[in-house]
Amino acid sequence: MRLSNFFLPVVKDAPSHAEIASHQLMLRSGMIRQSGAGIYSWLPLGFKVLKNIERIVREEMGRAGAIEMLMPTLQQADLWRESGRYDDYGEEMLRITDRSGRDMLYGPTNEELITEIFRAYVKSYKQLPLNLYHQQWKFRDEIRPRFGVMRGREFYMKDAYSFDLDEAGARLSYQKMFAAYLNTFHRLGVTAIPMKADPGPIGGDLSHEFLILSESGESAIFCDKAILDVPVPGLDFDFEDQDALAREMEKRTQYYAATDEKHDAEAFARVPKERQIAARGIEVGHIFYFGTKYSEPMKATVQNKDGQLVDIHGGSYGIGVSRLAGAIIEACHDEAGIVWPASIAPFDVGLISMRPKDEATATACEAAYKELQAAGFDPLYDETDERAGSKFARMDLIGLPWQIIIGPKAAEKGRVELKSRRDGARIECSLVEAITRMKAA
Ligand code: P5A
Repeated sequence: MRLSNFFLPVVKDAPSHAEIASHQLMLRSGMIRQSGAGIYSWLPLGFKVLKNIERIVREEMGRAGAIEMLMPTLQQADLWRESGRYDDYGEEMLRITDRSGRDMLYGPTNEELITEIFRAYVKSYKQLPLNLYHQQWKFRDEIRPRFGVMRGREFYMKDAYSFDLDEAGARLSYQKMFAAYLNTFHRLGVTAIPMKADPGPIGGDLSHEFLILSESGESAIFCDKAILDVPVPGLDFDFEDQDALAREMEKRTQYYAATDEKHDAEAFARVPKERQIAARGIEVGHIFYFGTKYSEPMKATVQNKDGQLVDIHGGSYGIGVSRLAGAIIEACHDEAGIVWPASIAPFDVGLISMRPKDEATATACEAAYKELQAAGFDPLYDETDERAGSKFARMDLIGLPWQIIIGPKAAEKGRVELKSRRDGARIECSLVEAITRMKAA
């Protein structure tokens, strides 16, 4: 993409209401624009990041055996009356009436809707287990939307729903999601710690939140540092291996880790002092096992082996996809701006022409632009006629993992300057060598 053909409305100063780094940086780098309290448009740069996060989430859900679909944002109130949550959900639910006077709502979550779909089609244990998910906008009329996309009112969530014949099967489904989440967050370039959590309005008795350690996090957390050293399952993990699934959970649950709602000061005191972490965290995922909480009132039953009708055991598994864009920036930035993990960066590399009006420079840059694309990279090519200082500052701000800088001197020698955004290291080399280094990283 040529910068002059792109829409990158970078602004100098973030508005004063943006309190935390990620919110400021998302506004300054032209990733998002607020359209109402807790409601945002995703501008081209932000949208690319959102789609990259969504893609990784999709790949890891697929690896764990979940099947993608899409449910609408608007739902019928009657379904929520069946589960009893229409009245329970309170003011966070955005209630809408259509022209025929029918009560509707903008979905804050989809347990009811997926249960209705399930019960319409699935009648036998032979069709189980089943895990269906989608990535879709949600609306929660939060009292205090803040920190930009971190606590929005409209936000993008991956929500998966598992259906099993009995509790043992449902716990296995839970463990699969647990392992998949570890791989997902790892691929997104962050460490998210699973912690015992309060199920809240979703319900159930088994629940873990996944939190990224961050000063700006809204949750107080307590954990044993040793949990950070447990390696993730890895992309070759066998999701059909039941022992391995149980082990992945045990490896972590053997260490103390809880949010303040579930904090047990006595148990935490038994963690060796030097390993105690009392900090703050951002919740980027939350998983629940809730048994028959929805299947019983909504009559989602299947026939078991003996021909009896039984209520299915369910779980639901959320990832805050739009929140992650902000949370990852909280974990990955410096004074100059964002430092994207390569896996979700909006472009792979920024190509900076130092003197577009100089013929040798322009020719070298055009050739480099084509070669980068041919090598499989998605470059952002800054061929604008601005001051070098502002070009560098903008490229640092938007945080692409690499920069390739070409000026008249380098162009003459057939060389480029390769800069790594993460550590700022710069080397002069040939374009071929720059490509080799970027591929090896
Ligand atoms: C699990 C999937 C649920 O809603 N039902 C379907 C369950 N869980 S949850 O914890 O309430 O939400 C899942 C994740 O969504 C993100 N999230 C938000 N992101 C931005 N703004 C919000 N207001 C918001 N509320 C929740 C979180 O990452 C949460 O873990």
